[in-house]
Amino acid sequence: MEMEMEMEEAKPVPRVGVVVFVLKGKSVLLGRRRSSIGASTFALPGGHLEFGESFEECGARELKEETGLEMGKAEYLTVTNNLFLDQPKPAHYVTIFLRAVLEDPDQVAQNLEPNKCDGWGWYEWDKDKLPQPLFWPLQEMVRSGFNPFP
Ligand code: 8DG
Ligand code: MG
Repeated sequence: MEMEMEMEEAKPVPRVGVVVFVLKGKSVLLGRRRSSIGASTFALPGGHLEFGESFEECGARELKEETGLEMGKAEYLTVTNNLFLDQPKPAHYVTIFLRAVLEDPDQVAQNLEPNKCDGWGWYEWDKDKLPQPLFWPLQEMVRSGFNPFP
């Protein structure tokens, strides 16, 4: 029995990520990752869906944990299905993308998980103005012409 459980744990499974395009004016909130997947590339705030959460609840929780920001009105944008094979431990994420505004547009982003991120900044959504390098799933969206703004 124990043996079976150990084998079960070793078998990789897809996980669900929820990430948020926080929109302010023409800009989105990006931070340079320190996590193993996508280290030193610019990515959206977000994280893993926890048991029982709605996408909005997860997005708001992750945004708050990572930046201290209070998420305002949010809506579903799109989903991706990506493999991260260039990892010590290969990963597979189904990632839900939301867009949201801030509850208080004047609230300032804090870097609350400095072990996971170098800091947060607002960047205009323009392929020539976005910081480089972008986290590759995000780079792929930019390349495809995706626009998170309504
Ligand atoms: P947690 O343990 O705090 O719940 O999660 P986390 O440590 O903050 O997770 P994460 O890596 O930030 O996000 C989960 C996965 O979502 C990430 O490993 C891959 C996927 N993902 C994308 N695009 C993006 C993105 O732009 N930003 C973030 N943060 N994750 C993304 O496919
Ligand atoms: Mg995260």
